[in-house]
Amino acid sequence: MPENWRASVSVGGSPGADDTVSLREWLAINGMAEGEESSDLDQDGIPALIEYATGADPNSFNANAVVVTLIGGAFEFSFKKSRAASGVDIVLEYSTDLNLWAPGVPIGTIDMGGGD
Ligand SMILES: [Ca+2]
Repeated sequence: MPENWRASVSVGGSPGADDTVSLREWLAINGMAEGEESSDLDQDGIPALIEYATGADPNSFNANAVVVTLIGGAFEFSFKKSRAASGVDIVLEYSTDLNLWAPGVPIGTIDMGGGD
């Protein structure tokens, strides 16, 4: 059924198979255990959970997994959304005091393709 379709990790898709990689599987593949989602093994400032969501390698320094740019008084966030992490929703939040956080209001989103 079409509502069950989603973008595949592989070019040409993966009919009849699920190519989703759960967070638990991804942590194990990358030498981490559950509970280490906040770890930063490669010390690039990007926690493991964000690297999972963006398809970045948690064992390879990549400070550009999320790029934040201030344009005309608004922040622009650029990142890939991993197709393998299909159970993850990326929600941007903001805070004025780093204690209370609220969802940001997106002006728009642009799908640039190329997610892994
Ligand atoms: Ca990292």
